Amino acid sequence: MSRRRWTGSLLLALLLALVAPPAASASPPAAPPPPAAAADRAADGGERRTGTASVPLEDVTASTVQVASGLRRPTALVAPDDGTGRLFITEKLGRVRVYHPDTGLAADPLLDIGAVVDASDNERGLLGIALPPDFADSQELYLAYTALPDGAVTLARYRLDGGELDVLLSQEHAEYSNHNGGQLAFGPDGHLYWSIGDGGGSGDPFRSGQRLDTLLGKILRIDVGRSCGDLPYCVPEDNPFVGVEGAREEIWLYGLRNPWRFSFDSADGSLWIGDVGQGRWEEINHLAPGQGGANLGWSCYEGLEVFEQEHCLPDAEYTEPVFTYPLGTDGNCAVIGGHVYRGKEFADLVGGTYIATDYCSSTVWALREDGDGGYLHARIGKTATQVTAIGTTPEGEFYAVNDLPGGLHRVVFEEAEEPVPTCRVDYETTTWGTGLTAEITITNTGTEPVTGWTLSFALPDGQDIISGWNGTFAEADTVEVFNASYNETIPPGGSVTVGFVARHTGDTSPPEEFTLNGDACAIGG
Ligand SMILES: [Ca+2]
Repeated sequence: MSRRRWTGSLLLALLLALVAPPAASASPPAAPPPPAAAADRAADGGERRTGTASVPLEDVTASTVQVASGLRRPTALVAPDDGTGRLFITEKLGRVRVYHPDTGLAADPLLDIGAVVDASDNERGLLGIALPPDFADSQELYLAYTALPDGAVTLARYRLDGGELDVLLSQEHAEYSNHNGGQLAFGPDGHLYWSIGDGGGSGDPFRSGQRLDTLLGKILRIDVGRSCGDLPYCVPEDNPFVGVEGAREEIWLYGLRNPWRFSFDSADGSLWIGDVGQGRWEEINHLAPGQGGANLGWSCYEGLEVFEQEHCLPDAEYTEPVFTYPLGTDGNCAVIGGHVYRGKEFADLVGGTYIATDYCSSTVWALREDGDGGYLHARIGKTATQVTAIGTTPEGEFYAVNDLPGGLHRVVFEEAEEPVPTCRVDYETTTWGTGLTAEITITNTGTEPVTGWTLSFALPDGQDIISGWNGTFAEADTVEVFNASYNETIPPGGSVTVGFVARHTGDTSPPEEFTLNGDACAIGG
């Protein structure tokens, strides 16, 4: 049984454990160590940059505009900062494709490492790509993939000018094919960060998340510009677990389940992570620069809830996500972490705003720091279906790729327009003593007939309807008037008049607003 819902085919469940989660009774009620509060985290991390957008989140709408098709199960995208205007897009089977806005998607791949990639099952393949800051000179790519013959998650460097693939680091991952992580990104410190999932299966069977002796369930930080001893890379001296007995020194963050996508805010260097949940909560984490060593909870916690008490460490300090949303509602299945928008084109709308989506529901989530240690969040639209990654150009504009049917899309934002009313209400009253009569004329100002209607409005305090005509009146907190059989249809340009008699206690003013079938009507003069 799968707890996840699928839209369309089951072809790719990129990030998910397709097996039943543990019974709900698996978590005993005893309280775990308290998570670190978000406010503490901000204080530890020093000053946070606030957004530059001037438009409230609720007034922003996001959407995607397809610019290319023909990708085969794209997984990630990056843009070289070399003045060429290109995008590099990875495909699950092991190819890197090139897109340019003027010439479209090139037929020939930039490279194809399919011969060494294990692309079996839903979640294995070429999963991530990063370009070093000196890419224009070095022509080096860094790739994360699951390798033949046994699915080991692997980091390799490829030199475009030399055609060599050098494996730098590998982590055994043979037992389950899911939860490979796969995001690569260079941090503001010039080091390479790499996310690896918890080893897969369901419920963290290896307890990888809370262990420091494995690279599973982690985000790593290594210096790939140098080599140290037998290693083709170096562990930065300020990594949090350097010198800690039994710990892998490459670890930067732990307690992750499947951190499929993370990114650095180019303005403040903070780290945003979308960690895919088990059966209840998708989560987004936000870490200040230098916050290495943080324990993000899994598999003691899923989101803000205890997932498995037995997996909790004594005396651990858990870092809470800054945003969670539930699975099993609204078609959600897997968070796709995005980026903080730092481009120019939509700066007024989403400057400084973190944008993410969900693989199945395609909901665009927007998060903004509220300046008081908390976060504002809103759903601000939909992407194309089955987005696997959002990437940015060097100028900070967003693109997204979607798994099926394999498109490249621009992510665009606009200020939501006030909907144009398609109805008008004219309201006339005659008053006397403690009574009033009201006539309400509803005009269809739209272009389609309205068939079957309900008019809703709230009467001022002290007004109570005694009787009505030309409709069925129901009065509670609001008044609802349902059509009669003989005035069920209002044609375009047509009108219907209803009326009522009410008593009042002095206030005979009209209702402030009217809705027809839930949509606000204009009010006549
Ligand atoms: Ca967590």
